[in-house]
Amino acid sequence: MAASKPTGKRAPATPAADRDSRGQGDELHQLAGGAHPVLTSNQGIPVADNQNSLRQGPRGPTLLEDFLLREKITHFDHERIPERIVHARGSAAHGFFELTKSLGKVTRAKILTEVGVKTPVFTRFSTVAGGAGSVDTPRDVRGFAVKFYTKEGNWDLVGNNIPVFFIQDAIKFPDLIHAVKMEPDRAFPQAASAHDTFWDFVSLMPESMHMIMWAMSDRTIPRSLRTIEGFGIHSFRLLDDEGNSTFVKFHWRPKLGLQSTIWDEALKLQAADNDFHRRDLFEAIQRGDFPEWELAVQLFSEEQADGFPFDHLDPTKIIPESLVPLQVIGRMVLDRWPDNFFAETEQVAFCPANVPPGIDFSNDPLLQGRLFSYLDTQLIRLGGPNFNQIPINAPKCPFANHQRDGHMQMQVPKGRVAYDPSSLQEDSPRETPAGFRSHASADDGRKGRTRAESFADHYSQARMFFRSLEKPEQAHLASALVFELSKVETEKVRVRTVSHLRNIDEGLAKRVADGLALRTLPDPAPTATPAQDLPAAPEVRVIGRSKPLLQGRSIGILFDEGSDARVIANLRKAVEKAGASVKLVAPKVGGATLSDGKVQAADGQLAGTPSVVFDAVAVVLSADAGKALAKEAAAIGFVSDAWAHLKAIASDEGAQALLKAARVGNDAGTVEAEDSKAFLTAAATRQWAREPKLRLLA
Ligand code: HDE
Repeated sequence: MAASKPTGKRAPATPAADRDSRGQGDELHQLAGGAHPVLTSNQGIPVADNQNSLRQGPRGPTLLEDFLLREKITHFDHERIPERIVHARGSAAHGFFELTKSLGKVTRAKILTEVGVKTPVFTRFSTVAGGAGSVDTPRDVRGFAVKFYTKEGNWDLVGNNIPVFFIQDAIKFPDLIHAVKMEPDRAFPQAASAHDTFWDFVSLMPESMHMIMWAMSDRTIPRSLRTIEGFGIHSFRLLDDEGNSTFVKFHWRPKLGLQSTIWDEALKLQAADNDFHRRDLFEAIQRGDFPEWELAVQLFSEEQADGFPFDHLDPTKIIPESLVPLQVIGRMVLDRWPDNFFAETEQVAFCPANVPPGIDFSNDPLLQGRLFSYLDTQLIRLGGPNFNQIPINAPKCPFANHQRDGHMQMQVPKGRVAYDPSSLQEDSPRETPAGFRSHASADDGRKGRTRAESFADHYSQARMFFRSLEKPEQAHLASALVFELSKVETEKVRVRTVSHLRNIDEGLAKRVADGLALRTLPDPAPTATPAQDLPAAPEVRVIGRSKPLLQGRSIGILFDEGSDARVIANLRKAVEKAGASVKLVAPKVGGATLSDGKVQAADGQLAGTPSVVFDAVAVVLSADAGKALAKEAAAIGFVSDAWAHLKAIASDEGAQALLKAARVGNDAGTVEAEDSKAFLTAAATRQWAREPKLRLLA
């Protein structure tokens, strides 16, 4: 809008600028189209002009009087709240939990005894180390936090995708997190454990070695949030009507099976799509392909626990399934994306202390510390004691007590009674015998900063984990250690880490030492308890943990001018029938004209849609397009990455020039695009047999 020239004269009583500004708003809204409700201030006052602030003359100063400007800017200035100190980057969804098997014999919790009842849940997945705006695919543990809105209050099962933890005592948590987060002087690296302070800390903390094995395994580079397992980690207690206690560990198992990426693929995913996991979860839910997990439990008595060759209160230990098998008791389905990221995913407040009657805590010292931390952090993060009234945090069952007032109080309690006991008001809430009761455990002992002898074995389960893996997984783990330690500048830290590996597996220590070009192996780190050889625990593997499955996977089909319409249509039909999704990729987003003369639009443009975002690819090209794309780096990269990342590749005659340029070989994973059946089989899994041919692993 052109401002009128300064004249030196006083502005007229109704300045022309006022009329102009109304005109501008009208124009903008005409351009935007649609019928819309009236825009108001937060006080409900209708706004006439949302494009211009109140000025003294069209080119004059802005007036403090402009309450609309001040309200809008002030709100904006306060839009950010502190991000979570850990698990800041997360994605969440609504859904339900349905119990399929009652645990009525061991607990009175309704959520675990009422078969068939669907309880609403809100589930948030997260990385640990990175900030809220960091990428989705670094090597990192994933948080797996579920809020069950039960009839008896909220139950938060705040777990991870790894069943053990780095430390045995909560007092070490701030040190661990300070060590893994970006270094305080230089403010990097973001969302990465591959740096000096992390490895310095863990190499001085032998209890972290079992977790280090899991953290360096393929589990920390998951393919999708839909394909991770979840674990409550600690032992909890289940209590029956009489207060008898049974210990329990909780496990989530993904219906689509456990699936991971290849390290090089994870790195390239960071470049291809910062939001890869968030987008994947969003798109799956939007297309009705609802992610699902089984909830399984391990139940055991105090007497059984006394016979374990480890202490189940030590969160650096798993209970092998051979010792206590899993029982599946229910399923969780995530079927609705949040309406608003901030209101729900950002403001949700999980707390392991939220348990309904019938569930109780064990003495795991890490859990005991967590029971304090979450409420405390939420007071600062959400700004006050009434965060439980935010819709995503409020129970969906009735709740009432005598807590009052405070910042952002949303309730308007009636009456004169805000205390208990009372007799003045009939509807004032009172305690019930059916309420929450703690287990009457007979703990006793001397006060002291002690650690149990039974927590002293730091290496046996680390060894069990490594030796239970399949060969390719062992190789990936060794390479991950070499990668991470090669980023560590301080040699003594590298050496110290290898000294721990010698207590875990001599072969692993040698591979890593060799990968780091350490001339001599350091002495093994001193141990309180030398490692024992335990029976293998096959459940820790990724490879072979689940059956090959095409359902839920994503297939990319590369096409261009003249591609065979029939082959593409057949492939698409077969893949979609098997429950996978298809995206068409072409050099131009507008697509190309296929062999049947019809224009086919692309879902993604080649340069911005590399094959790392797919689980398998098909390349369907005319001979001319094949030859042309054999000279295009993005096309060569599309195919050579699919090959290097052990993915199935279907191709037709015209694609061969491109496959040759990408140096694609022949194996069970390379099939003809005509043969959709063979492609369905090949695309349901990674081609592990291919790996030794194309990668020098540590
Ligand atoms: Fe957490 N953790 N944690 N943690 N944690 C938080 O709470 C903490 C631990 C886990 O999606 C914080 O609201 C301590 C183990 C998840 O919002 C904080 C200790 C496990 C999430 C906190 C642990 C977890 C958190 C930060 C050692 C797996 C994200 C923001 C005693 C069983 C939840 C917040 C979400 C978040 C403290 C260890 C899982 C600071 C002190 C072990 C999934 O309260």
